[in-house]
Amino acid sequence: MTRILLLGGTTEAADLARALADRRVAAIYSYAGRTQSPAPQPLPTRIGGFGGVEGLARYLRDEGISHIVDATHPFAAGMSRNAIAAAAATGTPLCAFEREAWKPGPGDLWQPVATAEAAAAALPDRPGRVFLAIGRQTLAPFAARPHHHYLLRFVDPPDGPLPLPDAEVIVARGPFTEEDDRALLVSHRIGCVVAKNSGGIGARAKLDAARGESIPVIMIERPTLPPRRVAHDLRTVLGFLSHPADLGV
Ligand code: 3Y8
Ligand code: NAP
Repeated sequence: MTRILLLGGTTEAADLARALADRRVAAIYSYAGRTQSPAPQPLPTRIGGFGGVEGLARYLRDEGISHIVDATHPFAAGMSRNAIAAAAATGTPLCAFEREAWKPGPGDLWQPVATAEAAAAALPDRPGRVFLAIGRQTLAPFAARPHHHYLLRFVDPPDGPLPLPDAEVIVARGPFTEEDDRALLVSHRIGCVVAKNSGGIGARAKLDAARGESIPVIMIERPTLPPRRVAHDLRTVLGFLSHPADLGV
């Protein structure tokens, strides 16, 4: 009996949810509950954590989940690690649906760094104007560099004081366009962009805009994850769901 747990929160997850709903496959879409009004999905949807690996393993058993598709964001490393562990503990086939990392092209002025802390350390010493387009959860390391003006982009308004003395917040939900992001960089006189190597299309606009304006990008590379099956396109994920053995599960 097929019943899929789709760990969501990305464009790819939304695409898969649509494909499963169109095929009337029994599946549950899962959000963490990070945002005030997550986009509705065409599947039954649950919102909130599972309670660590044990909570997720219990959920898999109680709900009779036959497959897990981890279509969370490449930086949702905690969820992905827990999913790998709970899948192993319960013998549930798991496949990640993950977009490829971005690679710099001609004209890109990218400096790769390993963490948000390294990104903060890589900012220039002289005061500048920085577009910190990495969301709300990893701002703390930049408090060590208070002399910059920061432009921040959040999905929801900040729910308290920011750890940065000179910051301006834009509340907007992607996907974004190159034209709008280029206008943003120019109007805010941005001299440097900090980004996560999220891949995909929804967060890519600022990179194309930065190239167009010859603005350097400090690129935070993805956390490494334990080995798991990974698909980079919808067809491969659907193949895993109909014939898990095809992926050696
Ligand atoms: C809660 C679900 C869809 C998915 C849309 C994608 C594209 C638009 C671009 C910038 C970068 C950032 C951020 C971003 C993008 C998509 C995708 C993507 C980046 C929503 C969503 C949830 C979240 C969580 C949120 C994080 C934050 C990160 C903003 C919904 C809209 C910066 C990642 O306030 C918070 O606590 C927000 C936290 C995790 C990163 C962070 O650390 O702050 N995403 N984003 C999901 C849940 O509850 O499970 O509200 O509808 C989803 C999307 N955000 O269905 O079309 O696929 O990546 N999301 C990054 O890539 O750097 C914005 O501003 O240029
Ligand atoms: P995270 O740090 O990897 O996960 C922390 C905890 O949040 C998990 O252990 C789990 O709690 C809960 N959680 C995370 N994703 C969940 C999901 N889809 N369903 C149920 N619980 C979930 O997660 P994150 O980086 O904050 O990302 C949270 C959500 O935002 C994910 O859906 C992700 O796809 C989406 N998102 C994140 C980013 C990003 O930059 N990180 C970007 C775009 C979208 P328990 O341990 O209690 O189970």
